Amino acid sequence: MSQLGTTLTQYIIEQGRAQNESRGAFTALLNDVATACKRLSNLVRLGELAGVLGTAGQENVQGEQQKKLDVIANEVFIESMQHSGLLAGIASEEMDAHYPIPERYPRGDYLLAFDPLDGSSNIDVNGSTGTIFSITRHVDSSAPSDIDFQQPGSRQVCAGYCLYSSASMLVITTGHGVAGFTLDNSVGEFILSHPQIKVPRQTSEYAINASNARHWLPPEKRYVDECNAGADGPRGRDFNMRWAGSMVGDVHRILSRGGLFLYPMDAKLAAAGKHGKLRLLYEANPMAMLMEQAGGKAHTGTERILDIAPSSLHQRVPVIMGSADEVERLIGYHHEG
Ligand code: AHM
Ligand code: MG
Repeated sequence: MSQLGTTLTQYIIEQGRAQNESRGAFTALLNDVATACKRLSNLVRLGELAGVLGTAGQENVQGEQQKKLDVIANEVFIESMQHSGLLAGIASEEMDAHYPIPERYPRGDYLLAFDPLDGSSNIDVNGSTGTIFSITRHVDSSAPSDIDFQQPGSRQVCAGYCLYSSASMLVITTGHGVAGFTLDNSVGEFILSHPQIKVPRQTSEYAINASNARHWLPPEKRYVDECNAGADGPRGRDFNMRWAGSMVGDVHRILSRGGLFLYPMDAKLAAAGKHGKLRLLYEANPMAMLMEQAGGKAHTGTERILDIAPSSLHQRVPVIMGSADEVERLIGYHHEG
């Protein structure tokens, strides 16, 4: 009976039974996420044939040039998610303030924060991209404000991403481990392909945008210098480096075979008045939950990402995540100063 494969819906229902939880609403919510991801996967696959490449000719709230696909992805997600009666509000990298669920739909108990198309600079070159999402509970029954989204990552009830690459994959956690599903385009379903994703504690691979090397702070400079010294240096072995230009692509590789992902604080970001590049609520937090649920770690260098009390919707944070031993080593370098 197992030849057909387990669908995402079956997996969530079975997981609910195993945890003795009723998962009806949750199953429907994740189904909507999956539908949005399938729609996006299709557009990404068609690329220029769907007329989705190029810039949109406007900037988002972060002052970044929006790509057409950033805007389309945002709309596809909102349209797929707003009607269900399960969400109280939606926050996105591409929207200044959160999107309230229109009054014509019932208001639900969950808040969705998401990055519609992560790795935007990869869109036009047919590189890997993804969607990242984070779900928290809305604590009261009134209409939510931006502040309601500002919950520590440890309160997430579900987090995940969809990777659009040679295969499209949905990788999720509901707080009981991490599972990966591969989109079978012939039946239009995400099928369980990676039931229990675990990040190896040790690794000989790291990921960082090396063009920022001259701006790095001493702990990251020391870490990368020691890796690059390889078998001749203090680490006593050679290291490899990979940088996908898409957090989803890099994190997926690390969840698959280990590694360390770095987008740390540096002098260039500080000079621009930014406390990191990646956004806490819809990039760092969901990826941190996945990483920890897979046995890895996620930190800023001074604190665990999931413990941060957010101060704004689009807050940025330094990110150090991946194989536990390497994250701990770099935290140690931060303590030494
Ligand atoms: P985006 O959400 O606007 O695409 O920005 C986030 C991306 C991450 O996916 C990736 O890790 C990083 O920015 C790449 O930054 P850089 O262009 O400095 O290499
Ligand atoms: Mg992003």
